Amino acid sequence: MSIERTFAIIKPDAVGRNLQGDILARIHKAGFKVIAIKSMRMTKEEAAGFYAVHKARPFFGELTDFMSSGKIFAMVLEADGAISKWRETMGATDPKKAAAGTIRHDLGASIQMNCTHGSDAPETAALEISYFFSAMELI
Ligand code: 3AN
Repeated sequence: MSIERTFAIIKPDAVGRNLQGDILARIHKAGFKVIAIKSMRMTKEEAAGFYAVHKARPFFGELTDFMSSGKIFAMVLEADGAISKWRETMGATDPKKAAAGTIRHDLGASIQMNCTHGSDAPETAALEISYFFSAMELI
Protein backbone atom coordinates (compact mmCIF):
# COMPACT_ATOMS: atom_id res chain seq x y z
CA MET A 1 0.00 0.00 0.00
CA SER A 2 1.00 3.62 -0.35
CA ILE A 3 -0.24 6.93 1.00
CA GLU A 4 -3.33 7.92 -0.98
CA ARG A 5 -6.04 10.54 -0.89
CA THR A 6 -9.71 9.81 -1.37
CA PHE A 7 -12.82 11.93 -1.63
CA ALA A 8 -15.60 11.52 0.92
CA ILE A 9 -19.00 13.08 1.52
CA ILE A 10 -21.13 13.09 4.64
CA LYS A 11 -24.51 13.09 2.86
CA PRO A 12 -27.62 15.22 3.63
CA ASP A 13 -29.36 12.40 5.55
CA ALA A 14 -26.45 12.15 7.99
CA VAL A 15 -26.02 15.92 8.37
CA GLY A 16 -29.80 16.24 8.86
CA ARG A 17 -29.59 13.74 11.72
CA ASN A 18 -26.56 15.58 13.16
CA LEU A 19 -24.29 12.54 12.65
CA GLN A 20 -21.25 14.43 11.35
CA GLY A 21 -19.51 14.31 14.76
CA ASP A 22 -20.00 10.55 15.04
CA ILE A 23 -18.77 10.00 11.46
CA LEU A 24 -15.70 12.25 11.92
CA ALA A 25 -14.84 10.34 15.11
CA ARG A 26 -14.96 7.08 13.12
CA ILE A 27 -12.76 8.67 10.43
CA HIS A 28 -10.14 9.64 13.02
CA LYS A 29 -10.36 6.29 14.81
CA ALA A 30 -9.75 4.48 11.51
CA GLY A 31 -6.52 6.46 11.13
CA PHE A 32 -7.35 8.94 8.37
CA LYS A 33 -5.91 12.43 8.25
CA VAL A 34 -8.54 15.01 7.20
CA ILE A 35 -6.69 17.08 4.59
CA ALA A 36 -9.65 19.35 3.75
CA ILE A 37 -13.28 19.67 4.80
CA LYS A 38 -16.10 22.04 3.91
CA SER A 39 -19.83 22.17 4.37
CA MET A 40 -22.02 23.27 1.49
CA ARG A 41 -25.34 22.63 -0.19
CA MET A 42 -25.09 21.40 -3.79
CA THR A 43 -27.53 22.57 -6.43
CA LYS A 44 -29.30 19.84 -8.40
CA GLU A 45 -27.05 20.69 -11.37
CA GLU A 46 -23.90 20.33 -9.26
CA ALA A 47 -25.13 16.97 -7.93
CA ALA A 48 -25.88 15.84 -11.51
CA GLY A 49 -22.34 16.77 -12.55
CA PHE A 50 -20.88 14.88 -9.62
CA TYR A 51 -22.93 11.74 -10.35
CA ALA A 52 -22.67 12.01 -14.17
CA VAL A 53 -21.52 8.34 -14.41
CA HIS A 54 -24.95 7.31 -13.05
CA LYS A 55 -26.92 9.44 -15.56
CA ALA A 56 -28.54 6.43 -17.26
CA ARG A 57 -29.58 4.75 -13.98
CA PRO A 58 -33.29 4.78 -13.05
CA PHE A 59 -32.51 6.32 -9.66
CA PHE A 60 -30.53 9.30 -11.09
CA GLY A 61 -33.30 11.91 -10.58
CA GLU A 62 -34.01 10.71 -7.06
CA LEU A 63 -30.28 10.60 -6.24
CA THR A 64 -29.60 14.16 -7.43
CA ASP A 65 -32.74 15.46 -5.64
CA PHE A 66 -31.53 13.81 -2.44
CA MET A 67 -27.92 14.98 -2.73
CA SER A 68 -29.09 18.57 -3.25
CA SER A 69 -31.73 18.41 -0.50
CA GLY A 70 -29.52 19.69 2.31
CA LYS A 71 -26.04 20.42 3.56
CA ILE A 72 -23.18 18.01 3.02
CA PHE A 73 -19.63 17.84 4.33
CA ALA A 74 -17.15 17.28 1.49
CA MET A 75 -13.76 15.96 2.58
CA VAL A 76 -10.39 14.78 1.38
CA LEU A 77 -9.05 11.93 3.50
CA GLU A 78 -5.47 10.67 3.50
CA ALA A 79 -4.14 7.29 4.69
CA ASP A 80 -2.20 4.28 3.56
CA GLY A 81 -4.51 2.74 0.94
CA ALA A 82 -7.13 5.44 1.65
CA ILE A 83 -9.49 4.54 -1.21
CA SER A 84 -10.16 0.92 -0.18
CA LYS A 85 -9.77 1.73 3.52
CA TRP A 86 -12.55 4.36 3.35
CA ARG A 87 -14.84 2.01 1.41
CA GLU A 88 -14.28 -0.62 4.12
CA THR A 89 -15.01 1.96 6.84
CA MET A 90 -18.26 2.95 5.08
CA GLY A 91 -19.45 -0.62 4.34
CA ALA A 92 -21.57 -1.88 1.45
CA THR A 93 -23.86 0.56 -0.44
CA ASP A 94 -26.97 -1.12 1.00
CA PRO A 95 -26.91 -0.72 4.83
CA LYS A 96 -28.74 -4.07 5.12
CA LYS A 97 -25.77 -5.78 3.44
CA ALA A 98 -23.05 -3.77 5.19
CA ALA A 99 -20.86 -5.46 7.82
CA ALA A 100 -21.49 -4.71 11.50
CA GLY A 101 -19.40 -1.83 12.77
CA THR A 102 -19.34 0.00 9.43
CA ILE A 103 -20.86 3.48 9.07
CA ARG A 104 -23.59 2.39 6.67
CA HIS A 105 -24.55 -0.63 8.79
CA ASP A 106 -24.61 1.31 12.04
CA LEU A 107 -26.11 4.59 10.81
CA GLY A 108 -27.52 4.17 7.28
CA ALA A 109 -31.28 4.15 6.71
CA SER A 110 -31.54 2.90 3.10
CA ILE A 111 -29.56 2.32 -0.10
CA GLN A 112 -30.02 6.02 -0.91
CA MET A 113 -29.80 7.44 2.60
CA ASN A 114 -26.57 5.63 3.37
CA CYS A 115 -24.78 8.51 5.13
CA THR A 116 -21.53 8.67 3.18
CA HIS A 117 -19.90 8.61 -0.23
CA GLY A 118 -16.41 7.40 -1.12
CA SER A 119 -14.43 7.29 -4.35
CA ASP A 120 -14.07 3.83 -5.87
CA ALA A 121 -10.71 4.13 -7.71
CA PRO A 122 -7.65 6.43 -7.98
CA GLU A 123 -8.98 8.06 -11.19
CA THR A 124 -12.40 8.84 -9.67
CA ALA A 125 -10.75 10.05 -6.44
CA ALA A 126 -8.65 12.57 -8.42
CA LEU A 127 -11.66 13.71 -10.43
CA GLU A 128 -13.97 14.02 -7.41
CA ILE A 129 -11.36 15.85 -5.30
CA SER A 130 -10.86 18.41 -8.08
CA TYR A 131 -14.66 18.82 -8.46
CA PHE A 132 -14.88 20.15 -4.89
CA PHE A 133 -11.46 21.48 -3.92
CA SER A 134 -8.84 23.75 -5.47
CA ALA A 135 -5.13 22.91 -5.29
CA MET A 136 -4.65 25.66 -2.70
CA GLU A 137 -7.20 24.05 -0.35
CA LEU A 138 -5.21 20.80 -0.44
CA ILE A 139 -1.81 22.02 0.74
P1 3AN B 1 -21.30 3.58 -3.68
O1 3AN B 1 -21.69 4.92 -3.13
O2 3AN B 1 -21.30 2.52 -2.63
O3 3AN B 1 -20.04 3.63 -4.52
P2 3AN B 1 -22.77 3.47 -6.21
O4 3AN B 1 -21.64 4.24 -6.83
O5 3AN B 1 -23.23 2.20 -6.86
O6 3AN B 1 -22.48 3.16 -4.68
O7 3AN B 1 -24.05 4.41 -6.14
C1 3AN B 1 -23.93 5.78 -5.92
C2 3AN B 1 -25.04 6.23 -5.00
O8 3AN B 1 -26.28 6.04 -5.66
C3 3AN B 1 -25.14 5.40 -3.71
N1 3AN B 1 -24.29 5.91 -2.66
C4 3AN B 1 -26.60 5.49 -3.37
O9 3AN B 1 -26.84 6.65 -2.60
C5 3AN B 1 -27.26 5.63 -4.73
N2 3AN B 1 -27.83 4.36 -5.17
C6 3AN B 1 -27.17 3.27 -5.61
N3 3AN B 1 -28.01 2.29 -5.94
C7 3AN B 1 -29.26 2.78 -5.71
C8 3AN B 1 -30.58 2.27 -5.87
N4 3AN B 1 -30.80 1.05 -6.31
N5 3AN B 1 -31.62 3.08 -5.52
C9 3AN B 1 -31.41 4.34 -5.07
N6 3AN B 1 -30.19 4.88 -4.92
C10 3AN B 1 -29.13 4.12 -5.22
